[in-house]
Amino acid sequence: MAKIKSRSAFDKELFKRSVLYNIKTLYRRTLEEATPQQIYQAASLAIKDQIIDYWMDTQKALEEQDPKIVYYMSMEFLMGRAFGNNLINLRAYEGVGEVMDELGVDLNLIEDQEPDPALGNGGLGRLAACFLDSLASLNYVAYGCGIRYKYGMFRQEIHDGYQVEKPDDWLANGNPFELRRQEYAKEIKFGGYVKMYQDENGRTMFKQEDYQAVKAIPYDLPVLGYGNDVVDTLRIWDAEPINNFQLDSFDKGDYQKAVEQENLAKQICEVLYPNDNHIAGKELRLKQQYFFISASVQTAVQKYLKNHDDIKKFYEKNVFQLNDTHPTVAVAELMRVLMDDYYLEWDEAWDITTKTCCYTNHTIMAEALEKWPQDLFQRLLPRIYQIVEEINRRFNIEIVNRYSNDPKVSIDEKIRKMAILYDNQVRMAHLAIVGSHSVNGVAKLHTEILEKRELKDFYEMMPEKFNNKTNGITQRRFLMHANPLLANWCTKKVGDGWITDLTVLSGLKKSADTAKAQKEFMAIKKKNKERLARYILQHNGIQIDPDSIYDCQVKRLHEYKRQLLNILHVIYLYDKIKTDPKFDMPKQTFIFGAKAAAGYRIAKLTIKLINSVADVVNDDPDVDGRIKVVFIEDYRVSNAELIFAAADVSEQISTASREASGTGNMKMMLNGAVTIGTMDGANVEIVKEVGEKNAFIFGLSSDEVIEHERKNDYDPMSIYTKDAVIKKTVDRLIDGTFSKDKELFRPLWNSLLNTKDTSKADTYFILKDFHSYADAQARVRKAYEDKAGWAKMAMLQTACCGKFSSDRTIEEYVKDIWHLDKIKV
Ligand code: 26Q
Repeated sequence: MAKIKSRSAFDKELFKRSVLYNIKTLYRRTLEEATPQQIYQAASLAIKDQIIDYWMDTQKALEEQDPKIVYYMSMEFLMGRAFGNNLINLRAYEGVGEVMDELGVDLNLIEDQEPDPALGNGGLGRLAACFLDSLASLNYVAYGCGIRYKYGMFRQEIHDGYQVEKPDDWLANGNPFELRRQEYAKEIKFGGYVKMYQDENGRTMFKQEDYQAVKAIPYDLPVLGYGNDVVDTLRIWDAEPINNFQLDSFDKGDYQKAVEQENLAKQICEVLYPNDNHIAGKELRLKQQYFFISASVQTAVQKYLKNHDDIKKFYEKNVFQLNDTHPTVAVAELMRVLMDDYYLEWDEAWDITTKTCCYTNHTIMAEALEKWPQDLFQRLLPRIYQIVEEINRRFNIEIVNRYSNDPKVSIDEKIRKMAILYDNQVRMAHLAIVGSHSVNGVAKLHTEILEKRELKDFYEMMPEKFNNKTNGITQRRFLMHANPLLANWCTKKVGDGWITDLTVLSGLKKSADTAKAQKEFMAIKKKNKERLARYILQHNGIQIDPDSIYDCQVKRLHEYKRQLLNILHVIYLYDKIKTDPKFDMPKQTFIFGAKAAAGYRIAKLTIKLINSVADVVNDDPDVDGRIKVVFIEDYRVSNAELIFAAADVSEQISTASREASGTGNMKMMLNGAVTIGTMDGANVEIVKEVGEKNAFIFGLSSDEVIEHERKNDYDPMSIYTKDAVIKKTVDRLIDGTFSKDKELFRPLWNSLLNTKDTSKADTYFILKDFHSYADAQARVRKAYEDKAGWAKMAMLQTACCGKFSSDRTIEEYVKDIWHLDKIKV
């Protein structure tokens, strides 16, 4: 494929003048007088100036070339900082660095002025951000549709070892890259009732009456493609009151309503729900969902009709990708718009809707399956509820038709398992599957589990909808920006083709055996380890040794991700050091970073445990620096980049079958970290790419986990009583070693051994996998002692991760599901 290159090189002089001019007009200051924050603002506006031209050109190309468009609908976009990333994709990073040098300004310091836009929890939100980067870089037109939360993911502080949540006021200094698009505001209606009437043609019409409305205002953020002048759009919606209510309104009903509407508008976009893989069935969350979906769907239809006259062909030019079930009301909202606003019949509208919508599943965790109480749903969205009822009625008929001649099948059973409305609940996953023409999982294993178990009945009935799209990550942020030393080295070795085609890195394989390349690779790793050590010294006050093994587990805190297994193993090593004078090990630093959902007790206590273990182990003279434990406060995209670049060992130790894919695993692999992990999610595919001997795999397989659950035959208590090592290690939680209050960590001990309800003991198989994990860790330590062997293994991680670029993932979505056309700007 011919590469489409940027038309213009970055103009350094223009940029410099523009920065100085902005500082003057914005702040009435000279460069010398300006604060780093002011320089950041001024530089961002200078960059935005350039971006706007490309943005307008992309719009023009869109109108002329009329390609098919994808709308990526997501409650979360975890974009991370924009400034540095925009420079990278404009191919202006070096140029701006030089200008800053000339001005005597440190570019890193300027980048650090930007708050991390954290409009997402973790994997699902970050995936959306990587996808936008790839879509723009591959010359596709895409709109990310989401919410402009006033407060994003909370800022985490650690007080006395405990997580404390602080508001993330990311807009405090404004956002220099955003554009408020008041002229595209939409009205969103909640509540009231549906009036039915006949229009002049005798057609039955539906009208929502006595509702509360809010105004949705879009803010556009540019999403730059890499070096191709394409600028896509992330459109996030804010809510405002419809009419600033008038205090002279003395009608009691009006006054009441005006106050309520104003409050509704204030609440909707206030804050991101900080839950990951867990549903908080809150009414406000459903309001958020309908709010941004209604605004986005109305926009998409109106935009299409500006340049096309046949609404029935809407799906030929538009596709909606639903990022998990959170945006699923889009199915019913599109039906509503097509029928109520554009007068289509049910069958026509349904044909368009199912051809437009596609659904991605990101989890099999039961507690993450989205269900809404029917009465709440109906009260809040009366017209949408009617439509869902009708979709459900027709789907149930389909089930009857399909299975009524099959004597082996109980229809009641099928309806119980598959209906959209059942038990007074609205099951969003079922609505998403029925309303879409594509249902995909996010890694091979995950998709297989969906087909064989979780969504088995749907797969049987509509196998053609199901497909896999293994996740990926963008190398522009997670290698180029996160690790410039390694990025430059790769370019020196294999050329810069990897920036837009990650498989080019396979050219490194032939260097993996040469001593010179090994030395260079490990010298870069060392530099990155020193960079992280400085960050940790500055933020944690802990001195870590850049020559130690950096063993990193950074991800949301969740029982299924098993941070508890990791820290139990640290406790086990600590015991060994204390009791076995002959035990020797290379220095190892265990680095954790994780936020726990604010109401997740066990997760928060795990954070406290990690910090308590750190306090005891780090200061124990017997340990003599062989083990260090570090908990990095406020894990987020910006410090993640430092960690990925510095990691030697990548901890991917979820209970097999639970992690749908994982993407941190790919980011660490890209930066040369070796995986210690279970055969779960995308780890399976990582091992396949890099080879079994270059990964440290342990633990139950997903089939074994699922089989134990089916038979209900797992008994952690018998392991505990029979296995002295495990007993000793687990009892450390309650013997006062890590807290004066021996009962403090009892809930963690109980989660492993629940003596009251044994069916709830160790549901994540930590004790079962413990020895296998400790063995794998011993193999890691042994492998690390062989310097050349380790260097080769590390280099092969980078060389073999071509498959895990989100560019590959996006091209698969395009080929199998979206069928987009490339544009040329
Ligand atoms: C739902 C309702 C109410 C409040 C919160 C939520 C909610 C929010 C976020 C439910 C789930 C999430 C996030 C899920 C998530 O991040 N899943 C991860 O998706 C990644 C991208 O596909 C995968 O790599 C991870 O394996 C998966 O855990």
